[in-house]
Amino acid sequence: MTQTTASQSITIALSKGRILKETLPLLEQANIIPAEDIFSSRKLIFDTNHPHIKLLVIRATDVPTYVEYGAADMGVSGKDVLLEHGARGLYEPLDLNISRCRLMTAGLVDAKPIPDGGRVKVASKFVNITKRYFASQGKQVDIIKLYGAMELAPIMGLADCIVDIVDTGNTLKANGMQPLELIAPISTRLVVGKAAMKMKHSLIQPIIEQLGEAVERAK
Ligand code: PRT
Ligand code: MG
Repeated sequence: MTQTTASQSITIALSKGRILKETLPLLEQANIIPAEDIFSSRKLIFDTNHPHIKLLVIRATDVPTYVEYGAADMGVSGKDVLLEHGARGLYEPLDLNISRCRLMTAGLVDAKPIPDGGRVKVASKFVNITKRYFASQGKQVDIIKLYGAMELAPIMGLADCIVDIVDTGNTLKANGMQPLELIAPISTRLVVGKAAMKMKHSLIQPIIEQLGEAVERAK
């Protein structure tokens, strides 16, 4: 029996949730196929049709951390998550062109103006992105970290505006809000750890190429 050692094997960390549904068809196009149905399993680690490739299925926000520390060699992550994380120690060789959306500021349609000298309160789960964005505008704001349902914050008077992901805009509209400023267009990216890229280049390069071809075919 042949043994697969860590240096000969590749672990790809996938973001669960909405990104996963669009990632699996791309992986399949690149001939990387999970050995069992990911959606009906409670496992976190999956074998594939390649003895040397394993898939991790983890919380989207944890993907850059696994890749940064080399606990996974590659990952699939939203650009929003990468911007918030800082993407230290990561290469971003491929835009997978899936789960497209926009990072935006948004406020109530009938928002009251902020009094002169008053500090704007911004609610978001993207604390670092929010800080950087307003700093780049020369604005000092108070940032309120939330973990979900950002739209509720302005309605309840917790914040003046939010920084969140917008796709169709329906969620904002349903809550009496409107998109204001575009911070960044977002799509899902393939990331590779810098150490892995160096040490496992011969295994990683074909995966990048095949995924790149799958992305082109999907266009
Ligand atoms: O749910 P959990 O906290 O575990 O993680 P998560 O919310 O980060 O995961 P998940 O599965 O929701 O996937 C999030 C990733 O998908 C993001 O990091 C983006 O890269 C990408 N993505 C693409 C989106 C959307 N489109 C999207 N529409 N993520 C979230 N939304 C939400 C948004 O937060 C808002 O509540 O959808 C709502 C807005 O949609 P519209 O169409 O009403 O504008
Ligand atoms: Mg979610």
